[in-house]
Amino acid sequence: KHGAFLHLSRTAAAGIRTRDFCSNTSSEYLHRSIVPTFHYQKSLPRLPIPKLEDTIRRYLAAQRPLLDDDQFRTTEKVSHEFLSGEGKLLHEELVTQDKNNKHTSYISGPWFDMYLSARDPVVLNFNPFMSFKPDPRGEYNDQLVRSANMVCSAVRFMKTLRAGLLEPEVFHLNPTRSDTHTFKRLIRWAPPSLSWYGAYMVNAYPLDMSQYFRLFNSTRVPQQGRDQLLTEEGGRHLLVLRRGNMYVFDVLDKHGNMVSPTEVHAHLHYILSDPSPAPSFPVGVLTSENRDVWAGLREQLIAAGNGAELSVVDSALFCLCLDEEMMEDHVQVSHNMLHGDAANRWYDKSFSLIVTKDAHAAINFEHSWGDGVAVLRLQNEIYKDSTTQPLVHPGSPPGPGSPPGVRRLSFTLTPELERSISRAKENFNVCVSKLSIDALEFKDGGKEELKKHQLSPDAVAQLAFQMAFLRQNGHSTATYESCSTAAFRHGRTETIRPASIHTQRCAHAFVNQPSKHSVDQLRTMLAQCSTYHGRLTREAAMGQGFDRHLFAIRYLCTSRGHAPPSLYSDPAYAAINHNVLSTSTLTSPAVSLGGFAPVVPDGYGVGYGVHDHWIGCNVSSYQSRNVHEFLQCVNQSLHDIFRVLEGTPLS
Ligand code: BUJ
Repeated sequence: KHGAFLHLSRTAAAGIRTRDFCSNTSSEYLHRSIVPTFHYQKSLPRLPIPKLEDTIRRYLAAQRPLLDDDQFRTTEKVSHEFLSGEGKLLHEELVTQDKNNKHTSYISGPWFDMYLSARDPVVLNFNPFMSFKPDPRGEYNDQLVRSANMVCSAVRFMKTLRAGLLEPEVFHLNPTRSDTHTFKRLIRWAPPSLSWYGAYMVNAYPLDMSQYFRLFNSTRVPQQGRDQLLTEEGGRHLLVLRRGNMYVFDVLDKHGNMVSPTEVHAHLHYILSDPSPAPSFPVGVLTSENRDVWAGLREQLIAAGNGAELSVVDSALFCLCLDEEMMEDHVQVSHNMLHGDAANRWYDKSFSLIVTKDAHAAINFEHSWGDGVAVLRLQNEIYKDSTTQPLVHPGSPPGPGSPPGVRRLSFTLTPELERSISRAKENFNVCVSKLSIDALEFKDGGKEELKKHQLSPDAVAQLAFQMAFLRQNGHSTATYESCSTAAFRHGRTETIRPASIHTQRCAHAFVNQPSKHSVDQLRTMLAQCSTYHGRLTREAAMGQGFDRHLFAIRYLCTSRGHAPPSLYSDPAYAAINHNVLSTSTLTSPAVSLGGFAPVVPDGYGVGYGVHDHWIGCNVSSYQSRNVHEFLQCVNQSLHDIFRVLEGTPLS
């Protein structure tokens, strides 16, 4: 039953459900959970290492639709050799190592390493964004009012988390039993070493919260070869960027109490009215560089006397980017929130809250320290708090401008550093100019309709991507769907492989032979795709995929200085890991849009959400692909699927 929780969408819904707390608008806390925040952490189950036979079986099943018969025979052969030879030994070593490290998961270390040793720039290659819905009360959608409220809510979240008063993140399968005052009053007395079992008895699945401490006061620091994550909980200030200028002011006093909302309001008002010109060499641009290049330039910055300023940036609670631009449409919002212009960003901060001139807001986050579940919880809480208990109002006087409270950071730049900033900006502009983003809102059906036909909404969305890719390109391709494994201690993500022999057969029927199949035949194929995708999803959520296991085995092998087994040099292994379709989904009452760039030069980055009566997709691509055409194909595919469900044959 675990598996059912899996999608971020459902965790999001759980996260935002009304909670039991003593509401107190003047308090520094969002709420006071009866159950301590980390009550379940100690007893979370461990992420299982799948059996090697299962991994190979799943791997081959995922390879089947991507290979011709000859290629598949080769892949089968190397996989079976792996299973009975080197792979078996490495797997056993992995299991032993895991038994000796019960405090964590087998994937945690290798996954941090994967992110932190990647040398590509974080912007476009790793950082995603999720944008907020507008405040339902129009007058609060003002850049100053909204950013003041969101900053206060984020600080309240941080205070609640650090006080252990933040409600633990739990996926409730039967909320009427587990998401109740009675249950919480009972479970709080269970010893933390047993509490997970208590939740499990009522069909509730507590999620890992080990990433949460990195939400605040955290940054990724560039270093040669491998970056470092830094968290300095003592930092009391907020970093604010506007027109490429960088400012800081305290949001906590020296006792750790939140400063008054009026003060936050006044400081932001002061920054928004600061007439200082945009700097010719904005230092934030450097965070868009290749990581080794940036590491070298950071050393130069320190040598030029900027060490203290950099520490201030690194230890800030988080980064607020106040943008000058007005947003015209979804596409502009996506570009602005995913990458912006680099001058008004510090991409290395654990997260940045971006608020545009016309009060569109989003979170852009650095990915190495954590995953969507933690960031979405923060986003849900900020949205709920800032829209239902705002502390600053449209008419509120901002108070006097407050120069002593706000400090503009000043960097000393050598001519070489200036040249490097200009070069970084040019590189950035070249990359960004190649990125296209387009969005689709399919309005002729959604989750409700699909559930009536007993189809999994996510399976249908994924099938539509498979059909669309086939329609556009004439073949199947390696596809990645992100799935959280936060139900386990130090879990991160597992890959669902949505391209299967079932989707291949079904897509072929819909796209290439529509008139050859009856409605009943097509419906049967849809049902098979849905059942199979449901199984893959449940398995991935329970840590029973194949991607992380094979990844960890190779990691273990190379970290011992050995050459990886031949399975890893099979071209089919490289091909299935060249994820042309990289996808991620969520639905949340706080989120309107989200997205990320493709993970390979010839790929698509597909963010999507299946809502009650509509389906939204936000897709990015570089120049070798046509994102607009792809979305037209997705639209056609969804249209065909819903027609078949209505009972109309495809002609
Ligand atoms: O899989 C992983 O380990 C992490 C993944 C990596 N990748 C993005 C490459 C798949 N990270 C995530 O999945 C986090 C992604 C956060 C953004 C999610 C976007 C969801 C979009 C929803 C709304 C789209 C609606 C469009 C409406 C027009």
